[in-house]
Amino acid sequence: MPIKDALIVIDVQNDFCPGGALAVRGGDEVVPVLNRMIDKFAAAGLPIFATRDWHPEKTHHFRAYGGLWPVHCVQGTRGAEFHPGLHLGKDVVVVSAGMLPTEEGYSGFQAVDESGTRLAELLRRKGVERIFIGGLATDYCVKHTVLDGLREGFKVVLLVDAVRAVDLVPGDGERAIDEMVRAGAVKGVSSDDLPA
Ligand code: VGL
Repeated sequence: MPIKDALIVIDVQNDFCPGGALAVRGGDEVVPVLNRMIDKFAAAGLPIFATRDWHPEKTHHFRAYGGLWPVHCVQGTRGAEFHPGLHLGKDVVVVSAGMLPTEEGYSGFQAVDESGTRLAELLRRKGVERIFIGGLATDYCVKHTVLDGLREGFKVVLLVDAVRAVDLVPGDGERAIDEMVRAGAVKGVSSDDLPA
């Protein structure tokens, strides 16, 4: 039996794209790359998940309440919407993270679907063994999701042409990629053929 794959698109939301409240340089450049992957996974009938940062107005995650970040991705706002160019068809399951005022919510593995089911459980129910990950941002949500995915026992392919970094300190993105690879992630690019 071939290994069962899933795609996880991390936080491709307006606030992380140019013009957004916490814009990641080149954040919108991941959209066409991830769309090709979404189309490929959908055509193959493989599961696709999109995580979103989905914060309350007041959270320890925001600078005004003791956190690191400007206000971003507040539930129901335009900044929290997915980038309008992202191919979010009926095949894509949305999972939300960072909903508690005490939670940073960096990892997609903290995210839950509409019924409150966590990502790891959703993946296991579908028999997924390997996850392909791309999105925003390399040095935060992508990194935490990759490391948690490995801890949860999944094989992880990091789509290096489909991520961009916040780079609060220059080089954070590259260091995050090194850390993910050291932990066991494999680097892939979106043009690679999916295994049959
Ligand atoms: C993220 C910084 C703050 C991310 C979320 O999605 O990577 N980064 N909150």
